[in-house]
Amino acid sequence: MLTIYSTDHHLHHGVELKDGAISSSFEKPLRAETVLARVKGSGLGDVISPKPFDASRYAAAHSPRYVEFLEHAWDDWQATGRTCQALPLVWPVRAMPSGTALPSFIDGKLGFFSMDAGAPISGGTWAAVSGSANSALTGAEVLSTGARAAFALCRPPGHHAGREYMGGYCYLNNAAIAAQHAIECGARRAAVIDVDFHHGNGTQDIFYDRSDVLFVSIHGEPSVSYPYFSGYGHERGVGTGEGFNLNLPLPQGTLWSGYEEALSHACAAIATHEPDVLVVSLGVDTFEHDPISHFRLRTQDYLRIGEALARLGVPTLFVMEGGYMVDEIGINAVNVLLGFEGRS
Ligand code: Q9C
Ligand code: ZN
Repeated sequence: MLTIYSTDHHLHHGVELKDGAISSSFEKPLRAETVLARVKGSGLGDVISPKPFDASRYAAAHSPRYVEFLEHAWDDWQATGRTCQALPLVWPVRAMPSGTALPSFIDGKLGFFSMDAGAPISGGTWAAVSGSANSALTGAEVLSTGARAAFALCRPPGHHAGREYMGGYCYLNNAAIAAQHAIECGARRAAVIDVDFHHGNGTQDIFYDRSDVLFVSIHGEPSVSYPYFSGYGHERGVGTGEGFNLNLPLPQGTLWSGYEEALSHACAAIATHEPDVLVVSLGVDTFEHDPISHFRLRTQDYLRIGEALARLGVPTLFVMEGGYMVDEIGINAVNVLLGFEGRS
């Protein structure tokens, strides 16, 4: 299968608040480089650069004012005389009276358009996130020309980014942007399956009221796992979207046996939906040695994930999400793709 990869991700390497101090983020350029090296080493197929797309493409999944904010946030931040990375430090929580009013000053906007302090903005962030989204969009177009599968090697990841917010290392929701593009290119129904350890709260948010895009996520139970405020099984969609959102939370320490059961449940729901296109939010932070997550999948289990997804028989776009055990992230991510292609 084709891999779509933009070198622009190198322009972004965020900071992270950890253990009471600012440190270099787990979400770093070496992650994508490791996956790319494995793609090349395994003979998966050619690697191409993304096509350019207009920012209005991103606003089909996000709100126009959010995309506008992201594009200009660094300039607005710099205009206040600061040279460090931009981080939000105040949020409109439930009890505040004016949480729906958009502030005009950049510090207020950062809080308004974010869920946490996990998505810092620097001078290269917009170029990196648009290159990442363009990779997913190019992948959707590769499928629409009749390909069985494609791999958008996206970095930064996207699944925590909602219609109007960033967070959790994510800015633009690459998987949602691709699924929406597939719908606009003629797919009648799409499904997104999210196998990252963390709940894909952003993708859920974007498609929560939609019956044409089914969202299914397997992730750590939100009572004990990030993002804590989204991902429970009772979140099933709203309005016409009711019944088209399926959360399958699993306990910390989950092994392949428990994961496999949830995966078959997820695949059965996808088969019932009969999608024309499947988007896979491919996080490999479910790995037993991931430094920030709590499942215990092993390297060979990723082959089985790919095989299960292939059995659905639907044109499939894989979109890279999380995975922070840098030594093994390439092997594990590409194992899903090799398993999908029956090469295991
Ligand atoms: N000590 C993705 O995998 N921080 N995002 C959790 C860890 C946020 C993960 C705290 C993790 C976000 C795309
Ligand atoms: Zn994750």
